[in-house]
Amino acid sequence: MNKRIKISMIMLMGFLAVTSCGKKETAPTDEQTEANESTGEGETPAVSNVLVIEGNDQMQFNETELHAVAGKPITLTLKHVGQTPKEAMGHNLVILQEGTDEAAFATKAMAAKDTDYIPASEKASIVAHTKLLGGGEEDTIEFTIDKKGTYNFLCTFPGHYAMMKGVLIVE
Ligand SMILES: [Cu+2]
Repeated sequence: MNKRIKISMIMLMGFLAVTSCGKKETAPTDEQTEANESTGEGETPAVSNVLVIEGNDQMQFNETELHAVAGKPITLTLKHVGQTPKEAMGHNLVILQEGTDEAAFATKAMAAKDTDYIPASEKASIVAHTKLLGGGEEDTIEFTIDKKGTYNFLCTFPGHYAMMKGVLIVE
């Protein structure tokens, strides 16, 4: 009697060991999350409020046109993908209010070295701006634009404005 119980206990334990092992092996397979392979490049630009733009050592942004949706928070990341320090090849991205005289703004910004080329006197013309970055750095900013329109952006590091500018189209 005693012995039989012992044996069946042992068998039960063995059984449990086997099933728990088996369970581990048939752990849930991760066969999901590959559903968003969209993007047909060159077609209508995908409107998403997560924007990433790069500046390089050749004084260029990799995008001249960004798109976003009005009234929703926009997350914009500027990456300086070059290697030159910011004293020599600094980049920022400044988004201007519609109607701002870009050239005049850039001229004032050039003189604002102490504030990383963000002219304090022109704050009313600025929608949002990143920090001034050197090679390898990046900065992410968040802002919301309620009014649909086309907003100019530029890098205000001295001499860069002619090359480094574009538009943010808010729809
Ligand atoms: Cu720049």
